[in-house]
Amino acid sequence: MKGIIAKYRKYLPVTDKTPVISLQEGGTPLIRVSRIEKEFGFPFQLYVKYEGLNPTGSFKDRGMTLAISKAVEKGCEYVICASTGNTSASAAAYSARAGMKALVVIPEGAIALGKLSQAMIHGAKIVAVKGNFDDSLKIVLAICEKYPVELVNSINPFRIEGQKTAAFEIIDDLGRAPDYHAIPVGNAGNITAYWKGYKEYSAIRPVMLGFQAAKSAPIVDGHIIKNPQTIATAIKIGNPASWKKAEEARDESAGAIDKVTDDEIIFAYKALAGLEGIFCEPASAAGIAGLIKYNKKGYFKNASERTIIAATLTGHGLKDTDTAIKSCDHPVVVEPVIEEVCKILGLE
Ligand code: AN7
Repeated sequence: MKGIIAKYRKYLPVTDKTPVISLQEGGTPLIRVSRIEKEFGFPFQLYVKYEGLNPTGSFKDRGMTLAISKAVEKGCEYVICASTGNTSASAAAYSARAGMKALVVIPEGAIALGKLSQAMIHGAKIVAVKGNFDDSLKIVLAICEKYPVELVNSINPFRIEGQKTAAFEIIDDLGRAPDYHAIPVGNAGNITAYWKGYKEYSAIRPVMLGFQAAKSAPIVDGHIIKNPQTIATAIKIGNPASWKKAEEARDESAGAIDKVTDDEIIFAYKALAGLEGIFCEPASAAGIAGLIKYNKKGYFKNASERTIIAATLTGHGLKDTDTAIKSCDHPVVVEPVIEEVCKILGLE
């Protein structure tokens, strides 16, 4: 079955009257990353849920198929979101497919260009504000009070309902729930969704480990961050919408929400690409960066080769090619002569 509504219909708030707007999202691979395990001396099995392989290149599509389907069912003409990029890309694509108009408010200059290009090409109406994501969301919420537009940020409960299906798929693939689940945290919708999914689908549940970027870590620091900073623009958020729900997921699962530096994020990002052939966007690597950090400090000392950890890679690396190019050596330019090319390639 294609698409998360078709696949998990009985777990989702849809009826025969709900028009299903789908791009066949979900069904993403769960990949064992043995070379990462070996490189970092992980005592456990690590599987990554590669959400970059969704139709618009991020996990947002799972929630968007349901949010847009329900908006169409309700007869809405307009949906609106604030975004660090991926939500707007997904909202724009699913709105196009539904024949609706997507309105998008983004922080100026803080969106990876792959994401902006998606929102633009799918025909969203986009406004960039001279402020950050939190300013953008505040404006969007105020607009929703005043105008008949449907909010498709993760405050919309249908977003969470759709996104919980990623936990279902992990259990279906492994034959059981993992022992731990590592995940990046921005607005905290996804950690909320996974925890809901695990609870609904399995009596045995993982310990949830959420990771924020060090200078955008309001949940860890215990207060709103006025001017959040991080290279991982997707999670550059100072006042997460699902703050309380994320803390519930952490506490109910006896887990943790912690932070990782930009250097740790880029290190994990490059390790996934270089050791496993898996290209995710920087924010996506926060979960792996967190596992490396926690393993070093002895958090997994009781784990064995039977321990299973799942980590969500939330978005595709091609969303943000600037960061990839900036974090690698650039190609050497030579004359088109075989000797010169071979010299650079090390084929002497
Ligand atoms: C790749 O698109 O908030 O904790 O507006 O794009 O559920 O917010 C994106 C978030 C992680 C964090 N990884 O998830 C947006 C937006 C990627 C993301 C997150 C986002 P949440």
